[in-house]
Amino acid sequence: MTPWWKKAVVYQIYPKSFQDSNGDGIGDLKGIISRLDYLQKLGIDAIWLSPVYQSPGVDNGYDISDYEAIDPQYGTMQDMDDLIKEAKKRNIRIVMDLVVNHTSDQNKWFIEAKKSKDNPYRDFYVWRDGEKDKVPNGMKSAFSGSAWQWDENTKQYYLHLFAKQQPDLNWSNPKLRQKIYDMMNFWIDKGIGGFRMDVIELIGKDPDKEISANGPMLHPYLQEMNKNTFGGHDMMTVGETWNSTPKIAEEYSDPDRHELSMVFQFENQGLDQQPGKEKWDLRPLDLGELKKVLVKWQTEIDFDHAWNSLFWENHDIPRVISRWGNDKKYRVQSAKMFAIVLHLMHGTPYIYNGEEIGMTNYPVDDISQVEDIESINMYNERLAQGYAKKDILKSINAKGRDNARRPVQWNDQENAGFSKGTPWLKVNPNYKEINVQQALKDPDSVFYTYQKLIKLRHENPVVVDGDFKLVENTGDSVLAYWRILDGEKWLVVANLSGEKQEFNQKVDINKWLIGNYAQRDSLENIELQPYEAFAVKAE
Ligand code: TEU
Ligand code: CA
Repeated sequence: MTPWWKKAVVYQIYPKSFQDSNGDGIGDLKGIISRLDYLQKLGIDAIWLSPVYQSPGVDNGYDISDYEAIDPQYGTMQDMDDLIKEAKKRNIRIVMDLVVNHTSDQNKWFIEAKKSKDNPYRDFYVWRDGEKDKVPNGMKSAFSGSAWQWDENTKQYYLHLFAKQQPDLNWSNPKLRQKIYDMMNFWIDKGIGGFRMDVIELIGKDPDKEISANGPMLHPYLQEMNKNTFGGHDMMTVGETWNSTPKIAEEYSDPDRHELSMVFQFENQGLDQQPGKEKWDLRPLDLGELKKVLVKWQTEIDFDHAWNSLFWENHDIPRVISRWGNDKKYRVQSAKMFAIVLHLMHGTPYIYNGEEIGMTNYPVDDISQVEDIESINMYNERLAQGYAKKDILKSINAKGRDNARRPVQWNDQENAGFSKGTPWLKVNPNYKEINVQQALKDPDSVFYTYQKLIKLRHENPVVVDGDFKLVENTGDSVLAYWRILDGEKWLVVANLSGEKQEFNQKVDINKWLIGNYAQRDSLENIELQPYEAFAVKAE
């Protein structure tokens, strides 16, 4: 039987920015509960909830100080139980973020570990000898600088692949692994729908060989985790893996291997950065390359023995219409195009909060307006290296993580209806035009395209299980593909560009399924409008 998560559409909520219920300017669990009817109307099956656990908030909750407590800024454990229950009533499952590559430095395990070399928790983390100004090796933190931090008290270094307040856990310690499994079972017993696993590809690391992603012990640990936790349950699991190839993605998701349901892969993320450099080193996107990567992940995975996810946005990457579409002249058209082209592909689609109404990036003009630790650390590092402020800010405005973290725009009232207080991060001033209330009123809004795409998936097995077949020779700017199942044939056509494009295909149209411009009767020698996208069922 097809598992539920193959037919599902998942909606990611970034709790801090979703809906504030008590006027402190910070989104919270009660706020999420108040918006469940809206999400039910959209039609989603599951919510991936970014972390709401107790945390000092250095990395907005990806630094966890207590895995079995809710951070007071988000509410209480009762609120969490209510959210699970209220969501379930609406046939929505709650998928928790599992951040187990590292903890916060305020976690009781780390506070203990730091006390002495023979503390029972010492080996929960990764410690190495060294001298005060000589780090053990060249491993780098994703948030700038060395991944090694000197601890003056015990005269050793600890590893942190992210901020120094996010010490890496030592997965080679079986006691630590058991603690993690116990914690996962605590959440499973609450009736959650699954886990999204933060940077899970790093847990099998071999620091002495400077191996972080895809280390030798990664898959054995995941198999052990599966067996000890979610294995026997009807749950979905998705691993965040920045360094997957289609082959590696199959290793994670082949049901016979008993690891995960699917992964997130990020191959398209490098397409607008200079090769071999950092994400901040910009270059224009080549649509032909984007198309190639999309097709690669549709055709090089054997969906009979593996599975994959589909997404444009999350809390770490910019709004797609600002990045690769046109968020001004063609905001609505390009938003619908990205939705149509992705949601009719093979895999499980994810929508990031606000994407369904076409929210856009919002630029800053000074570093004081930036909240994200990754951007701030990079700013300081590059300033010290002699970069010009305006160039660093340009990178932050193009790629910084605050772009997607702006409060969700609910209506045209104060603070976009997000909060009655001062939002923790400034609302994008375009909320007067772009907001949920407006979108719900307008039958042509981006919202209704997403709603319809979800419905098409739920009602048509060809969207879930159909084979993917590329239409060849359409040029770099046009992506067209067939989905085929048991004689049913759907054709999806998308103009990825803001210029008109020619397209020619002889098809007898049996049914017009969805589109972002006027319906067409023939696809022979047609001129596609900027960002035009549609799907038809063939005779
Ligand atoms: O992201 C992992 C990760 O690799 C990102 O930090 C990435 O380097 C960067 O954002 C790309 O621009 C996950 C979470 O999604 C992120 O929010 C956390 O900050 C990070 O792990 C650490 O937990
Ligand atoms: Ca609040």
